[in-house]
Amino acid sequence: MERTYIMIKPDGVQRGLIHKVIERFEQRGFYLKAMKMQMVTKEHAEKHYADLSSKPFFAGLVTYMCSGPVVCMVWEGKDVVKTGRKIIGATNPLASEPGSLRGDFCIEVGRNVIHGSDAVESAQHEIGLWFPEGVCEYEHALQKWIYE
Ligand code: IDP
Ligand code: MG
Repeated sequence: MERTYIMIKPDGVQRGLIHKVIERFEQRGFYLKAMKMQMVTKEHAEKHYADLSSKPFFAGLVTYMCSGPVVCMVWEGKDVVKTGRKIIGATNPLASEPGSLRGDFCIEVGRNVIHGSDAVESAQHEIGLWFPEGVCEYEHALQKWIYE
């Protein structure tokens, strides 16, 4: 089963949107495999967004990510990386469809509430980066009611 790394950014936490994010993934049928709240160090934020280090907004992005606690999660399920990106919406919230998290809860690209891995390989990398301790392995009671 595929896994993705989902993170509620500092604005999402401060604005009381943690439950909204969990609700969208949980109600769809995805399984929560790990979750924690933490402050992010500059070094860790820079590692997470290393591929964007040459962008003009990089320094601001790192400051944003370190401005308050984030909620880190691993979600599991069929095609969860791609479907998770759909649940989240486009990078720029003004281009996000209503019904997506960014389309419903934010306006600016630099305050876009949530992160989601963009590919299976980056998800594996990000899960390792944020959960070196591993995730919670357990049996899912609803498996046969969600998957045929
Ligand atoms: P994604 O979060 O939809 O995968 P990325 O292109 O990977 O988008 O960018 C990572 C994050 O960097 C975005 O979620 C957003 O917070 C921030 N970002 C991207 N483009 C801009 C920009 O043009 N100005 C300010 N922040 C940006
Ligand atoms: Mg990205």
